[in-house]
Amino acid sequence: PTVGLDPAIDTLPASFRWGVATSAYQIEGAHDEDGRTPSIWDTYCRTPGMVHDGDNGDVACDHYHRMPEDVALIGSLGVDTYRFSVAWPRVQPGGRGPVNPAGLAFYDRLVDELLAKGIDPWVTLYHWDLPQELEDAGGWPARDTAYRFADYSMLVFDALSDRVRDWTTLNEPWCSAMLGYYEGRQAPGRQDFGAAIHAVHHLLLGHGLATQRMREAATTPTQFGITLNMSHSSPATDSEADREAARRADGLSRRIYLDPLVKGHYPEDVVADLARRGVAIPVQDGDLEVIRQPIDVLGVNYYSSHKFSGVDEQGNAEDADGLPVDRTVRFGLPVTAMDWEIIPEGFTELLAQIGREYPGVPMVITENGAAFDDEADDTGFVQDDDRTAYLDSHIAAVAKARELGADVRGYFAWSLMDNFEWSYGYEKRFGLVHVDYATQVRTPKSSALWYRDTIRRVKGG
Ligand code: PNW
Repeated sequence: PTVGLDPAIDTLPASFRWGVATSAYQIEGAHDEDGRTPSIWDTYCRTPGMVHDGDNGDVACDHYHRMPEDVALIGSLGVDTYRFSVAWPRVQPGGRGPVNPAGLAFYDRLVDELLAKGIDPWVTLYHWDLPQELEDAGGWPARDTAYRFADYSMLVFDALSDRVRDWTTLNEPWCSAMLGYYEGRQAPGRQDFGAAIHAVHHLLLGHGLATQRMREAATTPTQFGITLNMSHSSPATDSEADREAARRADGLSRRIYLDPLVKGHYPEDVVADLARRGVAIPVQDGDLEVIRQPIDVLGVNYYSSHKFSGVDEQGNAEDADGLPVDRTVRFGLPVTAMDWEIIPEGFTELLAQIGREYPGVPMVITENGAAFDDEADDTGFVQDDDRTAYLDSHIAAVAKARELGADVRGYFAWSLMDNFEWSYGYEKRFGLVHVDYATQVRTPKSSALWYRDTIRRVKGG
């Protein structure tokens, strides 16, 4: 091979966990089968102009009907873990009330199929598909949604915890809150900063309530956690304004989650930054104790890193509203098809930083990967050396962070296969496996074969 040779990878221990990840709405399809009700993503996709080419998840990878074949594919990659998410509107249509046995049965079969192939199931309870009826009742900015999430989590936990050990409550609350309720680039597409900050708190509260109840109910060994998407934030220059901008960005993207989860309070500087924007976090008595549940494993999703400047191109430190300028500045490095800069060093720095600031919290990389402009040949095969190089340098970055003291115990590639990439539709491909959407034929790319061989080598097989 001409790519994929970073020797740091060989310092990973044989016990290191290797996986691939997906999420329900991105792969399942079968949007109206067996009692599933619409989620905010079904609605968002049907809103003109929101998703590239008007794509939606009605069919996606048709995984709902091809699950055994897909589990066999996962097995062929030699991973020990498969991270998937459960669709709330399948299991509890409308977001409240009794369980829907037909919807739950799918996950029951999936777990059995995985275990039969010797693959550990890793469940994410919420990967962005909020039942539309709960959004109509206020969505995540409404406190009640946190309680609804805990009820729903218990339905899934009661059904699967006899066979599933690893539980992640939420995938990337930053995306749910900031992209969904502030920037409007994801469902439900609202643009209200105050609502987004309320969503942050209620997502965290939902995580705490669900974790508390699941841990209490557990009768077998279980591991609970949450997955955050994070990047390493640094100042563009050593100026005071740029260092402040990096501090603010890091506060609102990383510490506003990790501090309450691990330390039991919101960061003071973030609370002050929010006050300056006229927004308060809606904390009620007892909330912070609920949010601070022991974290058995913190899921880290990493794609890129960012440099910040506190002045605009004209040198002004304040915008038209009198608020401080937060501007991202390019490193000038190569980018993926998402236009995200490729910065494995930021991954090492981020993991080492978390290890220093939040000691005693084990981590697993629950997502890392890249979209590239794949070219499939006549047989559907993709020679994706760019993706292999990305995986190689980022897995090596994890190994380097471990040498610096970060307690990282596993790595899951995003994603098992090409799938519905949210507002980018099917145009962006993150898969290790190519999907021909016209025929639903799956073909492992060269990166999948490299990943399989790398896992085999590290495990000493
Ligand atoms: C993650 N950002 O989303 C999600 O967990 C996946 O479902 C998704 O397919 C994957 O990354 C690739 O996009 C993100 O703007 C979306 O920084 C946006 C950002 C980060 C992660």
